[in-house]
Amino acid sequence: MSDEEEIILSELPDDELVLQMHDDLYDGLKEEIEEGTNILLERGWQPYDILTKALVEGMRIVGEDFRDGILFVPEVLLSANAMKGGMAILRPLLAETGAPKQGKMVIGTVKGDIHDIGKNLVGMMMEGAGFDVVDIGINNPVENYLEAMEEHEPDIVGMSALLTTTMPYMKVVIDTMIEKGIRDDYTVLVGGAPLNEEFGEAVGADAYCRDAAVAVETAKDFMARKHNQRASA
Ligand code: B1M
Repeated sequence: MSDEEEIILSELPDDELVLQMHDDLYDGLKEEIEEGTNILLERGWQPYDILTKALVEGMRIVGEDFRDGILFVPEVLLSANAMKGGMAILRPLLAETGAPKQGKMVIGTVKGDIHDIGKNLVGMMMEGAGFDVVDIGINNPVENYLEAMEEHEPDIVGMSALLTTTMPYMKVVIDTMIEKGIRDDYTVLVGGAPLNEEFGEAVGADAYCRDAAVAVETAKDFMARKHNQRASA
């Protein structure tokens, strides 16, 4: 910064700090995002509020300018990297809620798609809610999901897709599960920005989850139903 005064993040009031973090995320400034995250934590903010109000909202703004051709892939990669810096600080805090064990989830982004921030966030929130989470990463062909189901025996299979070109692959995974006669052994939840409820139904998922919080609530509902079914069997 040359002719402007340097901004001291710790001197900003909360609302201005959050806006500054949106700017810093936009500019891909990882260290600043980490610092801002730590400052808000020190001020008593809940990890979930920092996640949604500072980080996810910042990424929403990045997404708009990416869509409009104002930001390009290299810049958005830096923003994603900065966001991951903040998420790494929040992750253990979200996970240590002491919530009772709920069940197990395998989650991954589908073939052809390398977006992982939303998936990671869902994984973090699920851990915080008491689920064991096995994250199989990005760009997963159906074989990876099948292997993970066999190896980890999850209650829930989660799929993420951020591209209109990759979201149909969810149906490939679900149809393969049907072919193999294992579809009903798992609850299948799907999510990602371009999806909606109708799409979730059309591909044969158990539910579409708008965001990470909805994913947690939906997963808990399905686990409760599963336990009730077992109890009444
Ligand atoms: Co990409 N990208 N991108 N991108 N990118 C989008 C998705 C896009 C909408 C941007 C835009 O044009 N506005 C657009 C897709 C358009 C379309 O398909 N119609 C797009 C494009 C076009 C592309 C490329 C093709 C660009 C190019 O190369 N020309 C390319 C594709 C690469 C590939 O995958 N093959 C590409 C690349 C990239 C980067 C690598 C630069 C980077 C990804 C970095 C990373 O993830 N490590 C990137 C990013 C960051 C974005 C945007 C800006 C932000 C995505 C994000 O992280 N959001 C995105 C714009 C947008 O989404 N508005 C965009 C924050 C995150 C918290 O939200 O992922 O929606 P989200 O997750 C939410 C919910 O959706 C839900 O919960 C999460 C938390 O609340 N959820 C689930 C998600 N997954 C779930 C799974 C569940 C449940 C809920 O399972 C149970």
